Amino acid sequence: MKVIIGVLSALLLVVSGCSGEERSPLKTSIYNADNDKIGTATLTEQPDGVQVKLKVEGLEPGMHAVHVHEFPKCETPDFKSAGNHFNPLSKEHGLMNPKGAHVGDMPNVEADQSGMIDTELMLPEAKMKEGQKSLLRDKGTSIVIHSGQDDGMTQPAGDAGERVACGAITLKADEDEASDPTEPDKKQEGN
Ligand SMILES: [Cu+2]
Repeated sequence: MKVIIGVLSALLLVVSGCSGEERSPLKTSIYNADNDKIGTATLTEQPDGVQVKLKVEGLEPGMHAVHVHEFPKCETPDFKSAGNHFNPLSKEHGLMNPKGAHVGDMPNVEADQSGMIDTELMLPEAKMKEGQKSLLRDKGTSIVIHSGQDDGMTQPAGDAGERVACGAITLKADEDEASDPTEPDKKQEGN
């Protein structure tokens, strides 16, 4: 039985890997500055944009900015490697800015008293499929959570404080999710 399941899931990987359309939904892992996994973001393309389901724990209670940043690189401890906000339309920053906003701008999220976030956001202008506004354009992008909140106006990034968590948005993000440490996967050793 295990063999059959293995063959079936291998086939499924091949099929989804080749079609180019299996980009949504895409689940990415989010890491803190110690490189510990603290949550996930699930990205789903919908008619009115890309829905972001965010489930994260271990944050400071209170309001936090969250944005899509331009590079799929989450290097600890400061996540500067993620670059600036994802801004393919070259607008100014800020959901409250008449000259905004970046495609990667999102409303602030609130961590509860236990430091948990479980919420849904929308990126109304983003796509998952190919194109200028695709979160998977080039090699991808990233989702970054900040220590403070975004004021919706200050350039270039809303005065949101340090970057405290980061998840790379790439076509390989789902594979990361599958590599559970309790189930060693020989394929991972080649990386
Ligand atoms: Cu940011």
